[in-house]
Amino acid sequence: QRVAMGAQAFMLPGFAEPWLATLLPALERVLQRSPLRQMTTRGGRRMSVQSSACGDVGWVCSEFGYRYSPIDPATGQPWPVIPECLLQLAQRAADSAGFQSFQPDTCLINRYLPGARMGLHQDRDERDFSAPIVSISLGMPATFLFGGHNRSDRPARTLLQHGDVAVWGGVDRLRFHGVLPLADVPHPQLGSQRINLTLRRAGSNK
Ligand code: MD5
Ligand code: FE
Repeated sequence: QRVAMGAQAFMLPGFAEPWLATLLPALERVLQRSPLRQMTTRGGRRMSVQSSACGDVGWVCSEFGYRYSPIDPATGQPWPVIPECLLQLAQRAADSAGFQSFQPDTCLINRYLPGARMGLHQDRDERDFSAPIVSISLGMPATFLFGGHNRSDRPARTLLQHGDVAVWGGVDRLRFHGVLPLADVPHPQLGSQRINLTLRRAGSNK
C-alpha cells in the first residue's frame, strides 16, 4: 500500500513492520555509542526533540549554525555505522516510492517526548537534493504537517504511526513540513515517546 501525499511524496503504512524485531535492538546499540542529546538552534533556542545520528556524517546544530559532521561532538568519535537492517529498509522503501538505488550516508534520530514538536521548516542542509529522504516512525503516533514550497502554504495533516515509512523526493523534496506537539498516548512497546529516523544522502565531503 502506498498513499500519495504529493507527486513524489508517499506514505507507506506499516512498511517497517517486518524489520522492527531487528531494527529496535540495533537502534539501542547505536544510541549507546552516540546518546540522544538536545541541540540548540542557530537562534539559540533548545530544540524540544532529542537527537543523535549514525552514518558517515551526522547532522549537528549549534549557535554557530547547521552542518553535517563526520565526528559526533558529544563523544569526539565517529558516528556509529548505519545498521544493515536500517539501510536495507530505507532502500526497499525508496524503491517502492520510485527512487531506485538510494544510497543514504546518514540517519538522523529524533526522539519526541510528550509536548515535543517540530516547527515548519525545509530540509536544505544536504548537498544533494536529487536523493530522496526516507522517514521511519516508531512509538507514539504524531500528526505530521505537510506544507508547500512557501512557509505560508497551508499544510495538510497526516497521522504517522509506529512502523509507518514516508518517502520524499524530487519535486516534493523541499516542501515545508513539521510535527504538531506530541500527545501522551503511551505506545505498548515503546512507552511515552516517538522516535523518528530520517535517512538521507548528505553528500559528505570527507
Ligand atoms: C519527523 N523530521 O517526523 C520529521 C520527519 C527533520 C524532520 O522533519 O528534519 O528531522 S522527516 C520529514 C521530511 C523530510 C524531508 C522532506 C519532507 C519531510 N517534506 O518535504 O515534507 O521527525
Ligand atoms: Fe525536516
